Amino acid sequence: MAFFQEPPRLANPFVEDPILGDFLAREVPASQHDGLVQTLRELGELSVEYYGKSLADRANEPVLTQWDAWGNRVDHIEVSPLWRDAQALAARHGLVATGYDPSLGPAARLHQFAAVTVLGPSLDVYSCPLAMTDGAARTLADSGNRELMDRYLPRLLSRDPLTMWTSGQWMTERTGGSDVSISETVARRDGDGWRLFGTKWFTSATTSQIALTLARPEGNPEGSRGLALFCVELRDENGRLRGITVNRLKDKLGTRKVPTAELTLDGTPAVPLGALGEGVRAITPMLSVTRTWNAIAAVGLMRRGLSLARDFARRRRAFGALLIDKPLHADTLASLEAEYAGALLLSFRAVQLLGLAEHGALSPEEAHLARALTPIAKLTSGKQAVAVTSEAIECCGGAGYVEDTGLPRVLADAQVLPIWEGTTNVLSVDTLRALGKGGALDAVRAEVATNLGLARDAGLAAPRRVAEAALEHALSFCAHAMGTPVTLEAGARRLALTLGRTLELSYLCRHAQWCLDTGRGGRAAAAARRFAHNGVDLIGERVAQDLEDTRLLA
Ligand code: MFK
Repeated sequence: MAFFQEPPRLANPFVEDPILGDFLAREVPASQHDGLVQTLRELGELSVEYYGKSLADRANEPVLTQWDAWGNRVDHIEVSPLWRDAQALAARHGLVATGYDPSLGPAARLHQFAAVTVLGPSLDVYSCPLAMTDGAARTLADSGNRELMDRYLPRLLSRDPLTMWTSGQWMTERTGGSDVSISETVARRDGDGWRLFGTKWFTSATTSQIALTLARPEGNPEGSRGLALFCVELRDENGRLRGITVNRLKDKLGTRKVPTAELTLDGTPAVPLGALGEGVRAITPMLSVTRTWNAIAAVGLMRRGLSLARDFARRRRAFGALLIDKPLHADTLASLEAEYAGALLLSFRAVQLLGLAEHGALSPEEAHLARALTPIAKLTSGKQAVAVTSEAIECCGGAGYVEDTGLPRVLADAQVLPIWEGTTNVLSVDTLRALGKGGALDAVRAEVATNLGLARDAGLAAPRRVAEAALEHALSFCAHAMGTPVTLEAGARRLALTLGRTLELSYLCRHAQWCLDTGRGGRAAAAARRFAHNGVDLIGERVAQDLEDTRLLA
C-alpha cells in the first residue's frame, strides 16, 4: 500500500509542556493555584479544538466592502468566522478582563497571560485587538479622565460577548511607525470638541469600537512634544463610521486574519486624553501593555511550533527510525526547547512586574527593573520566536513549507513580532533610554545576581558562569560606551539582546534549582545548560572598531 504521512497533532498545550505550570506553581499564591490549573487545562482543550477549526478556516480572510449596492459608501469589514468566535471566547474567558480582576490581586496578570499563552495561538492572532484593548484600558485608567473611564472601561473589561468592546491603537502614519514625532494628523477645535484630519497607515483591528490615536492640535509645535492623545469612537448610533474612510486592507506576509487597514480621517470626532502636548507620554502605558502581549504571543507561537514539530518527530520515519530517535534531530529540538523555556521565564517575569506595578506593590528597584524588562523581553522574545518557528517548520521538512498543512503560518505570524509595537532596533534604543534613567542597570544586575545566587546545584555551575561573564561584559560595555553616543547606539541591539539572554539564562538557573528542590526533575536544568550552549554574550570584542567596518559594509 502506498505511504501517506500522518499529520502532526496538537496536544493540550498546558498539559504537554511543564514549564508554564511549574512557573505558576512557584509564583501564584497557593490559594489561587488549583483553580488556575483547572482553568488552564480547560483552555488547553479549547486550544486543541480551535487549532483544528483554524486549519479548516484557513482560506477565510477579512473582506472590505467599500460601497453598497445603491452607491452608499459603507466601508464594511467582514472578518473570518473564527474571528467572530474568538471575540466571544475572549470575552467569556476574560482574556482582557482577568488582568483587572481585583479578587486576584497582583497575580491577576499571571492568570490572564497564562490563559493567553494557552489559548491565544489557536485564535488566528485575535490577540492583536485584545492587546490593544488591554493597552487602551490601562491608558484610560491611568489618564484619570473620569468621563471616558466610566464610558469605556466597563465595556473594554466586560466578560459578556454582547457588551464587550475592543479598541484599536492608531499610531503609524505614512511618515512612519517608529518616529511618531513627524506625524501629520491634525486636530482642529470644533465648538467644545475636536475633529481629526489625516491618514493612518497601519490600523489593525479596524473593526474595533474605539481607538486611541495621536494627532497634533492646530498651533502646537512640531516634534513629539506637540502631539496629543485622543480617544475616537468609530461609529455613530446607526453604526456608520464617523468621518472615517477605509481606503484598503493591507496585503501582509502573515497575520492574514487581522483586518489591518489604511484609513483617512476627515473630521473624525475625538476626545483628548490628558494634556494637549503630552500625547507620547500619555500613550506609553499602552506601549508597555502591548509590548508585554507581544512577548507572550512570542512564547505562545514558539510553543505551538515546537509542539507540532515534536509530534511530527514521533510520527515521521526516515533512514530506518522515527525522527525523534535520530540524535541530530533530537539535538536540534532540544536546543529550541531551551530557547522557548528562557523566553517564557523572562516574559512571565515582565508580566509579574506589570501586575505588581498596577497594585502599587513595586519597590523603587523593581520599578526600574520593570521599565527595562518590558522592551528587553519584547525584543529578545520576538527574535527568538522567528528563529524557533523557522526551525520548527524546517523540522517538518517540505510539509513545513506547504500552506495547506497550516504549518507555515506559525512562522509568517511570528515574523510580525519583531516589527510591530517597535522594531528590534527601536526597542534597543528604548532599552538604552530605560537604562539611562539611574538605577535600571543596577536593578538588572541585582536581578541576575539574585537568580544566580539561588542556583547552587553543581549541575548549574557552568550556565551560571556563562551568565555571570555575559553580564560583566554588558556592564563593561555600558561603562566604556556611555561617553560615546555613536558607539552606544551602534551597540544597542547587541547590548539589549545580551541582557535579554543573560536574564533568560539566570531565570532558567533559578527555576531549575526550584524544580530540583521540589522534586520536579532535571528538565529545567537541562534547559539552562543547553541555553548557555546556544550563546548568550552577543556584544563581541570590538564594537568601537566595528564602526569602521560598518562604514565599509553598510
Ligand atoms: C496585524 C497588522 C500587522 C501589520 C504589520 C505591522 C506594521 C507596523 C505597524 C506599526 O507601525 S506598530 C507601531 C510601532 N511603533 C512603535 O511601537 C513606536 C516606536 N517608537 C517609540 O517607541 C518611541 O520611543 C516613542 C514614540 C515611544 C517615543 O519617542 P519620542 O517621540 O522620541 O519621545 P521621547 O522624547 O523619547 O519620549 C517622550 C516621553 O515618553 C519621555 O518622557 P519624559 O518626557 O518624562 O522625558 C520618555 O521617557 C517617555 N517614554 C518613551 N518611551 C517610553 C517612555 N516611558 C515609558 N515607557 C516607554 N517605552
